[in-house]
Amino acid sequence: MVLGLDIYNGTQAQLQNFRSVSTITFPLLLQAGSIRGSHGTHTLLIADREGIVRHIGRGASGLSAAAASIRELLTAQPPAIDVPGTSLDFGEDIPAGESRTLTLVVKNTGGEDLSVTDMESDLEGVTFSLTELTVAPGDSATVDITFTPSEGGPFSGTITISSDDPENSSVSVAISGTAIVVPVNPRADFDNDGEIGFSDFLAFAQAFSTDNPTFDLNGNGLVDFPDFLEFAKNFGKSVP
Ligand SMILES: [Ca+2]
Ligand SMILES: [Ca+2]
Repeated sequence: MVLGLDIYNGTQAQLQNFRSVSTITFPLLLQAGSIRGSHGTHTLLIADREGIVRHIGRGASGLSAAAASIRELLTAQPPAIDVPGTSLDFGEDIPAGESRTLTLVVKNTGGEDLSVTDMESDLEGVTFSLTELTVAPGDSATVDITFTPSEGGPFSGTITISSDDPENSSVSVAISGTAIVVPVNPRADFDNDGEIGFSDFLAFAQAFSTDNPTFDLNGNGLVDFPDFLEFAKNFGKSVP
């Protein structure tokens, strides 16, 4: 965090004194000020790893303040995970078999990189766009969470996020919602084989633009595009 310290025109004794006060032993330059005499009075500049100056002190009286600043910088601030919003609501109307995606934000409010090492859910049908990621200090990242309910009804579960945050190595987010079953239109099973499938599509295509009432699902007198949309909505389903 500190590349070097320049005690301007200091003496060996001052340097030793600074070392004993600050407990810092790595490169300290004695008489470094003679390299650039125009610097003037003693100046202590302490910059952090981003190059931001955290302390400017002048004169020997500034040594203890400088030491305190250095100690603060040397005290590692661990990563800290913050997941705003402790629950994800997928809504009350996900059609069973279809997917819905929500975004989860993961923040790092600590001072070191946060490593998310795993994301998992106890609810079947939940998938993640990422299960491992690194978030820089002060930064945030997003993870897409997709749920595909296999059947209708309410659902709930938990997402567990594991990270190297020493205080919150495991964070839980509740997920909930309700899946609905979209009723099948049995009329779309044109060949009555119990499945609304490709053979029905071929039959529909043959009848397109005619007035054949079997295929005119919305009853407007013509086998047209709205009928196709209705057919497509039912495609792949079984007729009970
Ligand atoms: Ca069929
Ligand atoms: Ca029609």
